[in-house]
Amino acid sequence: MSRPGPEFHVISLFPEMFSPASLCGVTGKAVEQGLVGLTAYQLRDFTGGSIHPVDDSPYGGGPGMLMKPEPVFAAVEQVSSTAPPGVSVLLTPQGRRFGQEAAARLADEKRVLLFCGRYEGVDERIRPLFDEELSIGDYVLSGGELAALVIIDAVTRLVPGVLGSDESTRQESFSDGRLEYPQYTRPAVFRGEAVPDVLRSGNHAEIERWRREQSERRTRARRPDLVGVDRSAGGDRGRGEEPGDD
Ligand code: 4GS
Repeated sequence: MSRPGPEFHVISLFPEMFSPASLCGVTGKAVEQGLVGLTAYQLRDFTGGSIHPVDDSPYGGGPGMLMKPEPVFAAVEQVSSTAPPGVSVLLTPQGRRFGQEAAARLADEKRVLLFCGRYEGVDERIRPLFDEELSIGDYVLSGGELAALVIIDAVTRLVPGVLGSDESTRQESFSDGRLEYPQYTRPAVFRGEAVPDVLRSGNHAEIERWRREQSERRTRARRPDLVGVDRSAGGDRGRGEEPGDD
């Protein structure tokens, strides 16, 4: 039987950056248990010799260097040529914003190829090689590796069997597009701050109601962009506060 989660295949100039993901924490355990696969390839191994560079200066001038197309094509084509088929992703600030829905979608793939750029950018002719382009946010990283690690982490924890059932159930509460309610553990009073009485009341219906309210209030205050968006419909109807909200 095949593994429950994807094989991640990462192409990078710094493949050693992916060792910690294979060794530590949730992703490390998932790799160890064979729930996901993680293989990182050195892009330079696809240049056909150490004298062949992976970067060059842009036509028309301008600052910085670009990734040359030849090694990227060689690497992506060779890595993609082995089964199973899947999706190939270029990490770039120009891509669609990576979020929980994309994570869930990638968790259903048999294979996810992630290409990590370095330098100021890539030769434009590299783009058609990929099924999609993803960005983890509106900032410029020095390489795509941290973006790939973010994606590997967010996807892996959605693979069945990776998290305990408690955590998996909680996971669903972010998937519905709301922020988490405030949480507390012992002690009941810390530096004069008491845990809300309702949480110690033992009244589970009340606790449930309080948490839902807190979650709504916190989402409206901190992430108004999430409130009122019907994610299942995929539109932005109803954005903003509803009449009668406090
Ligand atoms: C991102 C990002 C990124 C862009 C890679 C400049 C090196 C760098 N990748 N989400 N060249 N944000 N990539 O900043 O994915």
